[in-house]
Amino acid sequence: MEKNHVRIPMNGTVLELIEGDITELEVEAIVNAANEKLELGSGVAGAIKKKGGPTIQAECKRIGGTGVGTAVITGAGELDAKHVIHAVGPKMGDGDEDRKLSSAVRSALALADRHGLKSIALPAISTGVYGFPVDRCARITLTEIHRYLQGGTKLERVVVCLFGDDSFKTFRQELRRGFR
Ligand code: AR6
Repeated sequence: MEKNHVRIPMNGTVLELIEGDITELEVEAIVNAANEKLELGSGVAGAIKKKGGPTIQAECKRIGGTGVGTAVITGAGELDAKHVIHAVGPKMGDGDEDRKLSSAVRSALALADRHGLKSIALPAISTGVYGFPVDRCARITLTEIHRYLQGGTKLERVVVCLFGDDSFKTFRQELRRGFR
């Protein structure tokens, strides 16, 4: 059992915050914090590449790429999850970052729904290599999930997986603040 874990019902779906490594979670799909070229680099992508084996990158290569704010789906190689959803967040400094991050989160959730998946885990997209502030990511990600869940979904479980105690606490604080 993870050290830091909160669970709250949200319009028929359960939203969870978990501190841990996203590649270890028991969910049908994990979200990769991807880039437009779908080249698996470091961070979340590095962990996926390492544990999932080479088939995920090979599938990404066949797809070729996807724009900022969009997402694509592949298999999950040797990971426990069935799918990896590659969502491209904004690079800090490129402009219009908040809207692009909302769009990346929404695209990942919608893609999971379109594939009939019941559970998905997302990382704090853009807050590593891409330099997006964690508190702003927490507000945008949780607001977008909340909004998405109001619209009707077959997803039963949406997990936000945070790397480290600081990120977890920032997201938990934002969750406690509620949604406007
Ligand atoms: N599980 C959960 N969260 C993680 C893990 C993990 N195993 N590893 C890192 N994080 P990042 P980005 C956190 O850099 O900023 C890559 O090279 C991390 O602490 O993975 O969107 C890609 O190929 C941070 O809070 O994604 C792209 O080129 C968050 O996940 C580019 O980086 C996101 O960090 C994408 O950058």
